Amino acid sequence: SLLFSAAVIILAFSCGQKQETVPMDQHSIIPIPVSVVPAAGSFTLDGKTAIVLQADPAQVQLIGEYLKSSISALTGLNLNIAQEDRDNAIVLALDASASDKEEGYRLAIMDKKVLISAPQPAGLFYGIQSLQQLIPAHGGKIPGVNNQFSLPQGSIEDYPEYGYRGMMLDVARHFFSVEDVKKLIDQIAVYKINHLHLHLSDDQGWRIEIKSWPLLTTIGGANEVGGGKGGYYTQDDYTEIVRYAQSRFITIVPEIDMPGHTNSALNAYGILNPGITVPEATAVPVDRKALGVDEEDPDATPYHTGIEVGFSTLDTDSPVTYKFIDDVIREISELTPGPYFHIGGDESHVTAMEDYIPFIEKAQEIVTKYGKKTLGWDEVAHAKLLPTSVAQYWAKAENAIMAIDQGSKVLISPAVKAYLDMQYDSTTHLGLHWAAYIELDEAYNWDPTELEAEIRREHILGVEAPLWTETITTMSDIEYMTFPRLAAIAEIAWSPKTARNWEDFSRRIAWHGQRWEAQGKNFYRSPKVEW
Ligand code: TNX
Repeated sequence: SLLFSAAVIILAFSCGQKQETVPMDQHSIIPIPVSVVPAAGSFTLDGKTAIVLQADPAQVQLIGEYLKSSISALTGLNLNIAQEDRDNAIVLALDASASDKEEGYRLAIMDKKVLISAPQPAGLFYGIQSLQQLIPAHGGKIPGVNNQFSLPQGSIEDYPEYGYRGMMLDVARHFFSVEDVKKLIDQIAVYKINHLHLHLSDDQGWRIEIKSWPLLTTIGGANEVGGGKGGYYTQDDYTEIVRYAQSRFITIVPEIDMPGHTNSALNAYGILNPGITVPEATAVPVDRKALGVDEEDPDATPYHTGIEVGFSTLDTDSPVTYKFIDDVIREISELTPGPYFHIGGDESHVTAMEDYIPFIEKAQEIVTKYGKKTLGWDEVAHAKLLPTSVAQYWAKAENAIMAIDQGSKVLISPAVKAYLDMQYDSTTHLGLHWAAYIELDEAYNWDPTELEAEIRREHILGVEAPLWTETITTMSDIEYMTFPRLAAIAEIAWSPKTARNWEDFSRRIAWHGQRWEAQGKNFYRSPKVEW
């Protein structure tokens, strides 16, 4: 049969026939759409297909250009963008009746037309993601017959289960360039992820310029796990990331972790140091002169180049601490259009609970003052939370439940299921395994509403998959730990529980593997999938 299909393909090529169309009900779309209704026949995408924008150009021009460049990358076709309707077109239409869900869309593939309609631009963007996954070409090596690409007829109606579908990247343990972050944004947008949480500070590094506290980056940014040179984003860099993410309908969620995980701030400003002890085995003195800082600061701490956690804290009694976090939260909030500021709050093992609680409450007040909502790791539920604050459930269900009991929502990121830095199995050369080994089926086969009886659908803001980077140093490493698992988490966050099924997911993900391979993207070839 292999010989036979090879012969058919060769025959098709030599006779200039169109390739076989895979019917729409055998699609490989991830996350799986809410409803897919196949129809007979196909639509032929070719060099004459136009992209037609049926909406205020100001709102959809960029989306049209995104579609144009995506199709070009997949097929080599260079489509024109037009305003007036015609045959042989992909139409993007803003239409309030297309879906009653904010991020919903409808995708109809007909004989002579593809119509993507949505009430909001975000829906059009998601419709484009689904359309791209119906195009039978991965870019580069596989040309369509006669440069024609055959798409199955049918229609899709789709909208997300959860409004917050996130990934977190730790840029503190190792630093990643603006270019890397943009590349990641492009990769996760394909799976309809709409939040990227950036863990911008930790014991090993401070990664964002704060103009009123300049040494945070000059000194605090010049270190990383293992003691390399680190790095940081200028405020312009950060703004560029925010802008790029917006163009992919992704909201940046900035995190400054406090009161623990703060050694990189204490490296820079001894005045913030309540007298902590950096683990001796991995402590490295700071050479301030070499970094261009003339004044010594005997109260400042040495660098932490290891991965031990829980030894650092801010001084919760000192007024300087609150001046400091006010400045940091203000400067970052001013650069952040999204609604959330993440204050961390995890693993503050050397902060007494009676100090931790008022500290979190003050930080929450400052976040509110600058117009943001507070996000924090689940420990923050020990404090009195505002109803608008969100606790990110990573470790302790009882903390998540405490937050719910206070009227807060929870963001679901259980380390045992959703942590992208957990190894796939005992042979994985990157990552950690303190919470679990997480194979692809383990990352797929769970549901946020089934973790704890007390955590119900109405309490859940969404799902986020964090990637901690103690062992991750390159973009290729990021890709290896993120894919395919993020696709599994994305399906949990987007698709209705009733539509999800491991057997079918493992078939669809294999198709994505081919596309990733064609794009030169690294990923884990899970033995659970027939790639
Ligand atoms: C726990 S998860 C941490 C991080 C580490 C991670 C490693 C969380 C809120 N805190 O500081 O990087 O484990 O998996």
